[in-house]
Amino acid sequence: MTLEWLGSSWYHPKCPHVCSWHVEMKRTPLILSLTLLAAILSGCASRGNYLINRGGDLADVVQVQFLAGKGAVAKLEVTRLLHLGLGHYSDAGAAGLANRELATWRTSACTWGLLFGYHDERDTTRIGQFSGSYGWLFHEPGPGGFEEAAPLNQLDLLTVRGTLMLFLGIDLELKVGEFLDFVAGIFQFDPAGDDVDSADWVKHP
Ligand SMILES: [Ca+2]
Repeated sequence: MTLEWLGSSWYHPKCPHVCSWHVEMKRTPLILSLTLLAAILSGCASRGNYLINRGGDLADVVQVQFLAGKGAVAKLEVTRLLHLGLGHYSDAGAAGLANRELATWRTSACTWGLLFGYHDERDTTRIGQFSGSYGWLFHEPGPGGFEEAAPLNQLDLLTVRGTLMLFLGIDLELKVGEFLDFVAGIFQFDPAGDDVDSADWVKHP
């Protein structure tokens, strides 16, 4: 059957009403389907970002490195501000969970504290840094003060860290602030400022 397009509907002389209605009904669901598909795809992208960021936030809650090398450490930190213990290790082999990935690396650190203290992380390979250096400075020119490991994320200050090592050891961080960020993220808040848009990954891989 030959149909003629009249600008707003299809027409056929033998069944002008039926054919016009029939084709219009076919066109309408198609448009609705395309609109619905676009909405679903858009929703999937947003939901993908949401799930990726919630997973990333959850992975931030715990950091751990298993250490092997020359060194001994016994130390507890309750927040980044309060330190008790001391230790040192040099070019130790490490494996664990850091910066949202399972990896192996080498690292050195000198750490000490008696209420006030300092953790000096050095020469960490492959992952950039485990937690970085932070603590109280008294020897610098000027009034001294507290050096933050993550100045752009104040929630890092709420980290609780325990390290125990005698040639073999474990260094565990429970990031209370990142847990708060994870809970806030469920409601789409991002106090840690670490949520990302997967579209940016395409633009800036
Ligand atoms: Ca976040």
